[in-house]
Amino acid sequence: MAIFKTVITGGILAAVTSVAGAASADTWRYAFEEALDEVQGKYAQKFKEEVEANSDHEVQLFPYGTLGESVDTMEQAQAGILQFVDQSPGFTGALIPEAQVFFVPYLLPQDGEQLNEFFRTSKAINEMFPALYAEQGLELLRMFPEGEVCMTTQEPVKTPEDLNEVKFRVMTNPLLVESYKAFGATPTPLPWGEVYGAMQTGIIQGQENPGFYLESTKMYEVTDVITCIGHNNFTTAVMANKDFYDGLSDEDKEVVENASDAAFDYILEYQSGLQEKSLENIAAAKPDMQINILSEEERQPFKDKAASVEEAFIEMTGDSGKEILEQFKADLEAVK
Ligand code: 6CS
Repeated sequence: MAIFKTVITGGILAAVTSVAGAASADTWRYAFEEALDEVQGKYAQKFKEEVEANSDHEVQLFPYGTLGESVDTMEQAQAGILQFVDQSPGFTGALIPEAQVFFVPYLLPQDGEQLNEFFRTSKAINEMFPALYAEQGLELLRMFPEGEVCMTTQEPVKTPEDLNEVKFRVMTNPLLVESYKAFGATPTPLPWGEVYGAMQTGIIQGQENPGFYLESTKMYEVTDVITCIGHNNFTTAVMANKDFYDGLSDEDKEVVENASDAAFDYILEYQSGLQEKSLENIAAAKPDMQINILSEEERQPFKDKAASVEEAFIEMTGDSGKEILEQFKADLEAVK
């Protein structure tokens, strides 16, 4: 009987130790919205490498398409099926309306160093957004930029009038709809998986994305003109399921934080010169692709539309959005 009791107690203890996770080697699942060799995939690979070098845990990566669209992987992360997820604010707008602040045109600086410093130091990003993500069961780990967003269309765009009647795909985000309405287009929100086909069949005639993505997804095969008006830089966010994160030991939390820091530094470095290189590669792949970088003067009519989009953002998000926007602007001022 005594032996039996000892065996039982030992078994329970072993189970408790394993639940607490102190010494167990776990597999953590991490999904993102892009391919392994695209920016989000590079970040995820670096994160995995760091976690695995500094703990016994394994990180299993799920690139775009393996578990559905962005909205599906977000649901899986909230449900705890995934431990980590990368979802861009372009898709998070419906869940966290304040995340749409990234779509007020001409808010983010074009200068790469200023932009990186902003993501590194911004109070809005690093102190205010985590509380909003936490309300949705998510631990916000990092936000980072993915490159200047340019439009691809069938016809040249030199003025907002040129976007008149153009059905323009945007990510599923009400403020992006407002933005492209203000620019004069007919915005059409679609998940990523439908974009190439919709462009090919003429359901839409334009879309926007950063240079590396225009190249890797071969958007130049289904459009003839790239136009850069400097209105935005693509932002993305990596987060963990909050219950999972809160349940980690202090040691494992540190592993996750350090891996996030290392991946953040790595991805900023990785992107140095990437936009220019991608546009060059597109020009080489399709020599008759028109690539128009609009001048300051040509950009002005687009810039003039930004104020109305900012108003729409405040209308959509109320005091909470206004606070974020004000902090955002103060943070931007601080890095100038
Ligand atoms: O436009 C989109 O939907 C996609 N763009 C990028 C740069 N990453 C993922 C996202 O799904």
